[in-house]
Amino acid sequence: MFLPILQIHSEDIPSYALVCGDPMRAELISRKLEEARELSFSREYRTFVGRISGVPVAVVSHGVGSAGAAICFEELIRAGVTTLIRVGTAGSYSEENPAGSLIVSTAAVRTDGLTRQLVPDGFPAVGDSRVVEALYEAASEQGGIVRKGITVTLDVFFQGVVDFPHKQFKQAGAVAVEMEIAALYVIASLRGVRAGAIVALDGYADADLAEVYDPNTDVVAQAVEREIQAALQAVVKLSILDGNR
Ligand code: R1X
Repeated sequence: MFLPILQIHSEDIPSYALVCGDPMRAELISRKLEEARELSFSREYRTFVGRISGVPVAVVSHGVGSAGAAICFEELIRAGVTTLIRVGTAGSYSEENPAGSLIVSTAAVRTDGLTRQLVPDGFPAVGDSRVVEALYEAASEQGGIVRKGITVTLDVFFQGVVDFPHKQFKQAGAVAVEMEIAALYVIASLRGVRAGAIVALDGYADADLAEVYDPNTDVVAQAVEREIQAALQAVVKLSILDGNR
């Protein structure tokens, strides 16, 4: 089957996929694979395939925001992907988790517009427990601050005149905010596949803590490196649990 937006053939796509927003990060991840090859680069969607410790894996960029990312997730699932892991960045809600920390998202608050058009209000966006555990275990092996927790998915990046309720989400226990995980978790549930997500914190989302936003620091780059290693090792761990090797 040909997937027209990612511009890939399902025959070329393995069952495990890492997804990330940035096409350059997809390339960075692909450099860590055995026999890596680029299959396509169309709009924000860049697709590589290769192997990690012999396990076939795809690496695909989904761009910024739930609506565009959803197209990527849906086409990958149509291509036969059954395990999706987002390797992303997010803003922190707490000084306990400064830039450079890693968060494994157990569930996502659905403040995006996309999932409202897919499922009713109140339907949860939840990560698959096996994928979440594999990510947390693999991330903990990388060192640094690693936490599991609820993340918030929103659409707005630059604030308008409406106050986004960051404080309330923080008080309710959310640890970080980003723009795609709710879409990933809801689509995984709708289509009967499993998904998990790990994010590197690149600054503070809470206005009281926020300084000048600069995600282009060595601390963030090192955290991204650790989350990539964690996601790849999570694939290896899951493939062993799945009895694939
Ligand atoms: O998920 C968020 C979005 O894809 C985090 O980083 C991007 C915006 O900088």
